[in-house]
Amino acid sequence: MSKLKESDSEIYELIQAEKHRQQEGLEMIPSENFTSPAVLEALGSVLTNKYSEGYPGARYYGGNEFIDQVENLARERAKALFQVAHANVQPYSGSPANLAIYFALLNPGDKVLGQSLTMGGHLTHGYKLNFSGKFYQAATYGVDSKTHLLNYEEIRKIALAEKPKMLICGASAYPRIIDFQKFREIADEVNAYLLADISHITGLIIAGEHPSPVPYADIVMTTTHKTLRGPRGAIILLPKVEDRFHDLYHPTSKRNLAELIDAAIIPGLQGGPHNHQTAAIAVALKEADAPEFKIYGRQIVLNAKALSETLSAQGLDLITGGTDNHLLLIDLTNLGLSGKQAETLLDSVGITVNKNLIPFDRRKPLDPSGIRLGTPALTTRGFKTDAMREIGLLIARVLKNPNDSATHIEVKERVRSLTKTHPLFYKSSN
Ligand code: DSN
Repeated sequence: MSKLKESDSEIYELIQAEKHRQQEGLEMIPSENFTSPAVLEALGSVLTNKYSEGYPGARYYGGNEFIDQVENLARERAKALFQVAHANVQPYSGSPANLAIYFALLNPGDKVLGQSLTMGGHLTHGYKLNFSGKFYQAATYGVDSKTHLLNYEEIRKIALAEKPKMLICGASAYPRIIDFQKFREIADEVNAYLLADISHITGLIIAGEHPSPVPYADIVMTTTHKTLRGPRGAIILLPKVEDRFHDLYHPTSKRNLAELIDAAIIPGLQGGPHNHQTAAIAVALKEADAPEFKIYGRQIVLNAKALSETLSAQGLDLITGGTDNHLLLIDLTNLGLSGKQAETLLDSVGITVNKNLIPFDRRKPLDPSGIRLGTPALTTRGFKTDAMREIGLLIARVLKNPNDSATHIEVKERVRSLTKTHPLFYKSSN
């Protein structure tokens, strides 16, 4: 980064500081990961200079012969990897991708049914202050009050009562397997589109560690920067292009589902695609298609299970009692700590987690009762189950001794040495 250092030392220094923070800490926010140097190179390339509104072969700007090839590669790799009929790789990120899906399939005021934000869902699945709750009628489902698992019979009852035009499954803070087939059955009963937002678990699906929604959903959306380990961005995947509800919901339109989605992205919502981002997504998709990625996905889950066993054995209260995927949700009430306090405490020893609402939380989102942690980023750094068990013990020590600065100093030193033995891909001179 010698040019940046020369021309803007302030930004250069901040990037170095952030890189140092990433290298010297244990990153355990389940939605974060470390891209490969190849992804970063594509992201920092001259492709950022180009306008290319439209799609390959049909652009509103000249000079797109190479950009077209980049986007086609990204689309074809996405289609092959997820085994779908159509892929749109242009969404700037997950929220715009979901907005485009609403825009393609619904009219303002139509009803959607999604997992409540307060019970592990996402803002764009119908939260009242989000576009999805403001421009659409949003009904929500939660988790079972005792088990904290999705209760499909209860979701079915809500769907029958609410009759949504789109049912949304997928979560940001749910540690168990999602049964996409059951969601399909519910959607069919009420003639709703089924949107599966697999942003969190997409890498696990590719690796065969979580069932795929592709046989069941009408539309699948994934961000590209979580377990997929690419740049920030999103992809909309269509298992089939024929719209089985075409006649029902779009009686005057001649367009199939793929055309509706593509038109919703541009001209509906976005302008020029971020071509550097598209190229970096293509690189990440190629990496995810390699055999090592399956090993990576398997290790994410093994690591999460090892972590959850250790934390449970230490007396921490895990929502649903454990995990099937990459993340854990912990209720801190029995430790007398809030999520915010725990996040700050762990941050002080170099372990980054995020405070999170737990199901039926009595506290507020900015200072909830829980924390959420995950293993995708540490697994990228090569951490295996033994190290995860040790990290679990370190986390428990800090949370059980919130005022013991000697313990904190010891843990911080151990965190530092663990990061040294599990280096990031890039060196500090990069
Ligand atoms: N913000 C993401 C997460 O952290 O889960 C969801 O979009």
